[in-house]
Amino acid sequence: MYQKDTIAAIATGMSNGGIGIIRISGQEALDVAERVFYPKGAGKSIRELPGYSALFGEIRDGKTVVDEAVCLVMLAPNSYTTENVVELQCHGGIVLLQKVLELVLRSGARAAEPGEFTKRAFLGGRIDITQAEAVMDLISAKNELAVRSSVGQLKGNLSRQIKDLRSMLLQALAYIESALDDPENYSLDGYSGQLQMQTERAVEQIDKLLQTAEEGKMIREGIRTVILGKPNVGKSSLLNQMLGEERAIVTEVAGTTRDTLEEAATIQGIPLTIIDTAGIHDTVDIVEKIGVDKAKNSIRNADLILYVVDGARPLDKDDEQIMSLLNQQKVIIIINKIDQAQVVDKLWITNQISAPVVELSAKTGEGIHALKKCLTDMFFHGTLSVNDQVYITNLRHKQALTEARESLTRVLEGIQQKMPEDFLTIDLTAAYEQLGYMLGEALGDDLADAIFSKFCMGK
Ligand SMILES: Nc1nc2c(ncn2[C@@H]2O[C@H](COP(=O)(O)OP(=O)(O)OP(=O)(O)O)[C@@H](O)[C@H]2O)c(=O)[nH]1
Ligand SMILES: [Mg+2]
Repeated sequence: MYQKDTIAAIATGMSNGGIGIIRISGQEALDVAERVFYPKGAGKSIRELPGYSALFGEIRDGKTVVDEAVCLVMLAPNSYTTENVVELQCHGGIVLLQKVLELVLRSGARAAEPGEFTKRAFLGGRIDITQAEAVMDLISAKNELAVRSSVGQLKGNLSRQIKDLRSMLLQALAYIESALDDPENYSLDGYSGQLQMQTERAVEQIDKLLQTAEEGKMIREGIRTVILGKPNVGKSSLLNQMLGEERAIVTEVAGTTRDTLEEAATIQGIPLTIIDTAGIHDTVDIVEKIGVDKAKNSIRNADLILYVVDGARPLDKDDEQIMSLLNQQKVIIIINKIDQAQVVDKLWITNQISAPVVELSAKTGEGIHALKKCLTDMFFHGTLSVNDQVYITNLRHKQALTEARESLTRVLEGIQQKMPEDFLTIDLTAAYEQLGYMLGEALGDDLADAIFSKFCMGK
């Protein structure tokens, strides 16, 4: 189970930097460090340091000086892992760091598994599993919003809500048990009405959290936005306009874009992954055909489709074909080229698909702000306040919440059917446990291993 041996890893990124850190954690962290680190100045020893202090010195392999380093000591339980931790801050070259790590491993430490430091923080009780997962999200965050949402979770915002829900369930359970044990002092008369109210409120709260799951995914990964349309309508121009740079090739030749092209962008704080595609039409050209198939396939994983039509050209059967592909996704219809004389029949399009229409010019940039506004209205209900809002960004959390919700629904059904209270406690307990599972209680070893192994080395 809980390995008490001493572990070590390179804690900084795998690129050359100004400094690089070797982190050592475990009961023997100080012993291991003493075998490789020699403080400068007579009579100094890292063993005599109070926690959170440092010494300057040399890393030595026998008599050979490997590097100069600062040795930072954090004593249990006040450290990242809750164990004794020593960080050797060396110069940042990768080869050098690997050499120091190798030396540390030869001196009594074991190479840490990915995520093992954070796992120890969890096993040491310093953080719960939602916070550990937040660390992981933070490391892999691709945008500012994802960072802020993970920091919120790291601070315990999600855990707090789950703990509140659980404490309500626990009180209900305790009351029912007391009443069953001691009917003279606790009465269950009229209690089911109160329980029903509380359970309904809990379901409501869980629903609110679950509703954030979709937004949570988009915060993490960016809204997958696919630009779709016939050849030459201005898809690549729109991508460039949204990115503010000439990323994709734009020419007057139909069929310029042959492959899909993916770029990350942030529009008014909303992270997007924008995918430009080949113009969809009937073609016999094999290269083009592959591009068209790719474009069609990209619809499947899209959170949003920007369906672009050329306002200066009448619609045709290719447009009909494209529209027939759009039935499930969120769509914004974009009428492009408004700087030219307009012939397109807007009403006809909105009769085919119900979606907001934005008119713009991808060439001049006119109308782009309307598209941005449309985006913010469509997602995140027009506002984005990640700071205080808790988002469910994790599939495991979503599953646990869904299960807890199901159990609570059964409690409500039981109340409706006037089941005796001790029956209700079965599902109340189940909901309590499912929510506990979110916080990492009763987490099987396998699951803990699976969660932590997704971490990177040194964390
Ligand atoms: N006047 C005008 N021309 C535009 C506008 N947007 C794009 N164009 C022009 O239309 C032509 C095609 O633009 P692209 O952005 O390459 O179109 P596309 O949809 O990516 O085309 P394919 O990659 O071939 O499918 C280019 O000559 C653009 O300069 C616009 O808003 N107004
Ligand atoms: Mg193009």
